[in-house]
Amino acid sequence: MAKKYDFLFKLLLIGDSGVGKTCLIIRFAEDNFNSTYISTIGIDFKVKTIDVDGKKVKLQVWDTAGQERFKTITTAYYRGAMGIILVYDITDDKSFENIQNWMKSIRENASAGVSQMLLGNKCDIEAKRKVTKETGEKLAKDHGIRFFETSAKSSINVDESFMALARDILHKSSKKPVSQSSCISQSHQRKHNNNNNNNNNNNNTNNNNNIIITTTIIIIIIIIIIIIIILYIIILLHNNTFIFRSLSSYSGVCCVSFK
Ligand SMILES: Nc1nc2c(ncn2[C@@H]2O[C@H](COP(=O)(O)OP(=O)(O)OP(=O)(O)O)[C@@H](O)[C@H]2O)c(=O)[nH]1
Ligand SMILES: [Mg+2]
Repeated sequence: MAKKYDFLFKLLLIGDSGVGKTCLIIRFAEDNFNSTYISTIGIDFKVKTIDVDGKKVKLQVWDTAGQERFKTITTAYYRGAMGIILVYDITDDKSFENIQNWMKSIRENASAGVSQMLLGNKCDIEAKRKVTKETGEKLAKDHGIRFFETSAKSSINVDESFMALARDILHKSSKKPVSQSSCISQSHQRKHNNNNNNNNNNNNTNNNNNIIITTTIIIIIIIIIIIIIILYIIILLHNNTFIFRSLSSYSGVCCVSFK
């Protein structure tokens, strides 16, 4: 079966309870909005495949519960995320102040170099605004991450923000020298391993040859010793008389000569 996407990116939304994380995901994945607030229990996810620069990118968007009591569960999902979206509510300055804590949580739990983005949600309620756009922009700039003011309710900047993050991750993964070098280093590693294997094979062959030569020499020596022993025994058994004869004839000669 043909693959329906070129890339799979795992994204994670974090932020205080009630800032609109679930609503942003539902707006993005289903283009829907519900004003009834049902606080997320633990963790949930939705998927949507988008087109990024001609590539089909499947986004698996993980929705975390903002409530403190779920933190142990939710932080376990940071490590697998390729992009993390920090969300605050522009009408709630406490949720903005807490972004620092969420960032700390990322530093402690996420993979190094994870792409991040800051969203100031509920920008449709301008009358209740507590956090200026400039304040949000500055925080994002200080941390070198993207920033958008969004509204899940009025569908402002929702698709755009997800698209921007997906593009960042795509570019990072295709341009990143680490991935290239890791590819190169993988092929190098493979060559290196092959060389090592060849060397090992050569060493093994040499060792085997040495063992064969040594064994052959030992066998030859043993055979020579056996032959010598056998010859010695044969000489002893069959030539006893000859020796005696020789001795006697020698003594005879001696006798003759003495005579
Ligand atoms: N006006 C307005 N209200 C919003 C917007 N987004 C969310 N809300 C409302 O804010 C409330 C909380 O939204 P959720 O998406 O459930 O918040 P959450 O961040 O998922 O909260 P937890 O699951 O508890 O962490 C709901 O009543 C939403 O209707 C928005 O863009 N504009
Ligand atoms: Mg939620």
